[in-house]
Amino acid sequence: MDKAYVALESTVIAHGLPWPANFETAVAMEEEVKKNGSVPRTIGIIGGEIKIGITRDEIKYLSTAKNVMKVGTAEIAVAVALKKDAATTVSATMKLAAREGIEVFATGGIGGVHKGVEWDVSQDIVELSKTNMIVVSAGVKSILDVEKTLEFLETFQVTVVGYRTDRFPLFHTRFSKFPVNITVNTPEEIAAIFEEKKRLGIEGAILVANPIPTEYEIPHYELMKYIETAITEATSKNISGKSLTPFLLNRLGELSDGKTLEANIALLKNNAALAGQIAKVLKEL
Ligand code: PSU
Ligand code: MN
Repeated sequence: MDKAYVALESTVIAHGLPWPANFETAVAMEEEVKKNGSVPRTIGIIGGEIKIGITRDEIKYLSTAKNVMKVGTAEIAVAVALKKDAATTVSATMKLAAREGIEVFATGGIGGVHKGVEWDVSQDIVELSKTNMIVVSAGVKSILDVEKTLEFLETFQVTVVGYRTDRFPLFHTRFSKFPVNITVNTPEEIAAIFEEKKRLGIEGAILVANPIPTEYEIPHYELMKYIETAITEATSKNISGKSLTPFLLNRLGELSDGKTLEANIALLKNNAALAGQIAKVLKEL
């Protein structure tokens, strides 16, 4: 690798945030990566072509276009073969970034085990277990069953580290009651663990759980009210599968009068900044 690259995903642009916040946030994340000494590569699929680094115009296109597929690793080949426009989730972004030798990736919150439904577990966890990559997130999305998601991460041998915290962060809120077993305090420590993992031939990601900045966090009790309402609505409207996460995130934004949206934007930028620092350190090792 000639430079310190950071991969960014496009599902958050096409399906995770409303216009124009989606476009502005995608651009702001790229800027955060640059400010911290690394080069951003926002990954997406345009007309069946895999792009490792979409342009501003393509970011705008995915921010506004209708019929953009949401692809996990399982659907990448479908989008390419059938020449679709597609936004990549955490799993697909990891898979495509790794093929290009990119080792650091920033997202908001990974997918995991949904609550309120019989069975819905994200492809993200499987990809995290297979692909060597440092994935910076603000924990798992607060709409999920966090306890079960943490257990799944354990089962799938994903190395989970808390960045300057010993409590697992909950996306919109800084802390949950669940502990993280490993706390790291610097980008250097994260890079060192990653290098050691590679040297030992142990596959899989390091999930860095980076709490949302204090000034943007939403109190836990308040957040839980919105989440309960949103999940009840999703159940009564029979919303499931790939539409579930976008529906819930959108409803939280409406129910909280934009507060969860503001929090989501803040944590995405915060994660991009840390990923920029980590990639720079990794490159300099
Ligand atoms: N982080 C955000 N917003 C998002 C996502 C992450 O702040 O919309 C996306 C990621 O692409 C992740 C996906 O892979 O949500 C999870 O979708 P599902 O629950 O359907 O697996
Ligand atoms: Mn799912």
